[in-house]
Amino acid sequence: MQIIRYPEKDTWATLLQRPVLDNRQLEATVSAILADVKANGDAALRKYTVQFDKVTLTDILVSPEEFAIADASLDASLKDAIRRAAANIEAFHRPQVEAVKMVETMPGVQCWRKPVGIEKVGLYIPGGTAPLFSTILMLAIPARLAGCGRIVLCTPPGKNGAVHPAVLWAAQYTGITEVFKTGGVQAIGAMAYGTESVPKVYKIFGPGNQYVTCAKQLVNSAGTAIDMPAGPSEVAVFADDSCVPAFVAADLLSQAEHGADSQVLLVTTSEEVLKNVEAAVQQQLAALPRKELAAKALDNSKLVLVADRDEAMDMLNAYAPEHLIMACENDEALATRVVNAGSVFLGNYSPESAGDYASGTNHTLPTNGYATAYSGVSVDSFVKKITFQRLTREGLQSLGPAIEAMASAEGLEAHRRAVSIRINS
Ligand code: HSO
Ligand code: ZN
Repeated sequence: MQIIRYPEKDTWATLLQRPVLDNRQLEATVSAILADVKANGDAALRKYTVQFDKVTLTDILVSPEEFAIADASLDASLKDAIRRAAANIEAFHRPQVEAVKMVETMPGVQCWRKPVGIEKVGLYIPGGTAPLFSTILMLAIPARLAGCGRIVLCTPPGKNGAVHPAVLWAAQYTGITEVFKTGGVQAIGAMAYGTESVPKVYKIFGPGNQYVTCAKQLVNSAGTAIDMPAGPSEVAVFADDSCVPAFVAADLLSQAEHGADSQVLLVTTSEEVLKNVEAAVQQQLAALPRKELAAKALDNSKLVLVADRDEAMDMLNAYAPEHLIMACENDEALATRVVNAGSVFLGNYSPESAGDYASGTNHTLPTNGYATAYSGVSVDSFVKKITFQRLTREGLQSLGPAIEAMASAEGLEAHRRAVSIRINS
């Protein structure tokens, strides 16, 4: 990890820069696969599953028997853990379901807005080095609460041709019955265009590697909605002398183990904390099963010493982290000044892992500085809000002159007449 002491403000932008990925090479590969899926449907999915996952599929759709095998093989204590997490996630997301509120803007003019679930949504769950079944809870629970009609899930099969049992169990537990054994770019293409097996959806959610992210961007520019622009996962920690350096180190490592491209940042007002966290990171890293990945992520990561809390806050808001942990005195007072962050964890006993799995908040969050303008996934991500209105004759009578005046001033005579014809009838 790089240690930087008291950086001048004009160096912050460079200091806080995320590693830039050159996507151009990748885009050609991704476009070719997408085009193939669009043209050849299931045949293309099967071909890429042989090529990338080394599996020859019979059915792309997971069968009821496969769900039953997963149910029988999954540990009872893991099922309990998933149930606990799901209950908290549901409890946190349920109040996000908005009630329809009628507003009478003036007598005889009634307007209201109704959230309507997106009819068809697709969830992508990567395979790879860690099966992120927790992400199913984070996506399927709000999707259900939003009232989405059809929720499908795509995930690559393992080398044995089966989907990880925890993925299937979490899917079934959250009410998803349509799980397709297809991963990577081809899965994104399948959900964007539809194939013989996989239905076309209107919005695609979920994490993935650079190829998946690029595929989501490409289908997005061609008209399929996506959850958000994604980049590698990241955490920033603000710690002062009240922190426990070993806890802070553990949090930095929990994010670093996601992948070699993850980024972690410590901002502190204390030289002591800086030294102790750095030592604790080295010590804890040595004992981690994923130490190689984590060590690579730490190469991109920084420990920064700043003059005071004000400067720390300015720097963290400039960075706009996906996760922000505040292990400091008066954390709530300082947290009122957070303007750019995906999700904030306060105090010494709120590790990011709590939000990653089970406290209730969503872990699908804006990365790569997008926290300046985007929120994490919530029930809102799965609904459209449709506005309605009804004007009575009297309502139009009183509002009409304003509409007529504005329409005339914009030179849109037909607009004006649509009001006048009624007022004068
Ligand atoms: N930290 C990840 C979410 C996750 N962690 C899933 C473990 N499993 C991105 O926010
Ligand atoms: Zn995580």
